[in-house]
Amino acid sequence: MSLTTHDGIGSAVDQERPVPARRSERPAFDRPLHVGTPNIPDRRRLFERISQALDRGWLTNNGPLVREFEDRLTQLTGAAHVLATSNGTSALEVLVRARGLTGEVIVPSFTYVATVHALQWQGLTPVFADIDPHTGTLDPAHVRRLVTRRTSGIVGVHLWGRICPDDELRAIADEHGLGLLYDGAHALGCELDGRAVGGFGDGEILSFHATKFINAFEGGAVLTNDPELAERVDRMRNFGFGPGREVLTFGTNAKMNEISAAMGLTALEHMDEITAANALRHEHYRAGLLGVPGVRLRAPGPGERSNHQYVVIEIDATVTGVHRDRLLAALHQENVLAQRYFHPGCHRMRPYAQRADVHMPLPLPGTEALAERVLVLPSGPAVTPHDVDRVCEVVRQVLGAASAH
Ligand code: T4K
Repeated sequence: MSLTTHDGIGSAVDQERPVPARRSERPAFDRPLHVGTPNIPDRRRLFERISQALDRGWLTNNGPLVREFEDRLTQLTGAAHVLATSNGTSALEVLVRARGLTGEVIVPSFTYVATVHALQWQGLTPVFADIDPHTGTLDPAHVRRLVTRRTSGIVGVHLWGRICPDDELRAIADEHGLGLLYDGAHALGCELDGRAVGGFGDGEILSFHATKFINAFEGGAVLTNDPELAERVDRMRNFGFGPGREVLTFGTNAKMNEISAAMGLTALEHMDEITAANALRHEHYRAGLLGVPGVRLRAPGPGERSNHQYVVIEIDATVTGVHRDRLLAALHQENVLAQRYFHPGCHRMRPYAQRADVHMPLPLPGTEALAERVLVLPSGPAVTPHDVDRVCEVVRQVLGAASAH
């Protein structure tokens, strides 16, 4: 029998194995376990900062907390310029515009839809490139084949904090005079061979959404070492105003507010311990899933330092006999709200799949393969080591693997 997901993308499995009956009518967890439960490390300090902002009567428009947040990020990442924004999507929209991208922009299909929407929303044409399924990041060989006269840029995604093959992408960009930008929404604190996110490409963006390990309720940032690009971003995020309130360019409102900055700053003060807790949780999952046939927990590659915020497993249904989607359904029954980050590839999403003018050179085998296999497991401070053990036991039970205990 061949297993088919709801999108009709088949995954050949010789023999579909029945999922064992649940042990109890009651779910394994009496509360939902989410991916990315927010870190809220020090409420007293947070409320203090919010209270000070309220006392100052200065709530947004480049306030002191936003400036402090930017300074802290500058120190942390080593980027010469950090410009905080209202969210990661607005950061990317402003960045691609400030970088002057036009026409076609090469981007992975395997990403959160915000990456691609940000391009489309700026009137750009996303050209979907495949990924290397091993790393999950852009495949430079495929990118190279997609460059046309209309291409103005490449936007890579540091997926789950894994840094893109920057040297190879830089070579393509330089050869063809293209902009090279990165969506680092997942990648604060990540490094490759001692180079930190914030220093790759012409510019990068971060997200501080509630579900990110460092959150600002909603928030984002543009990071760059290019002073002119930084100046354009700075103007564009604030209606195009330059010095003396003269409008020098088109612009939008992508400003971060003071309350978000209060949260972001407070979280940044605890970044090391949050990262350590993420790493410990990741390690716990690794131990709990060790030896389950057909299940692989993704780990950082050589020379990489990760923030470990996403716990990503791959299910090889040809080995487990249980497709990822059936495992997902079984987990949800137990209140384990794992996520298919990311499925389907953006090129299969209705607005992109239906657009004849979107250049779509199919197939994207690496994208299709990964989109059918990945599952992101619950994470964040609300997920205790005991919870992790039980999640792993549920996975083992559904897949018919022996218990770890
Ligand atoms: N680029 C990439 C590669 C991205 O992954 C993202 C965002 C962006 C760009 C854009 O950045 P932002 O503009 O968002 O700053 C969630 C996040 O909303 C989104 O920020 C994130 N990536 C994406 C990977 O995950 P959804 O659509 O899955 O959100 P939702 O509401 O289904 O929540 C996910 C889980 O988190 C649920 O189980 C509920 C839980 N949750 C959610 C919230 C809001 C909480 O436990 N607490 C909360 O406060 O996108």
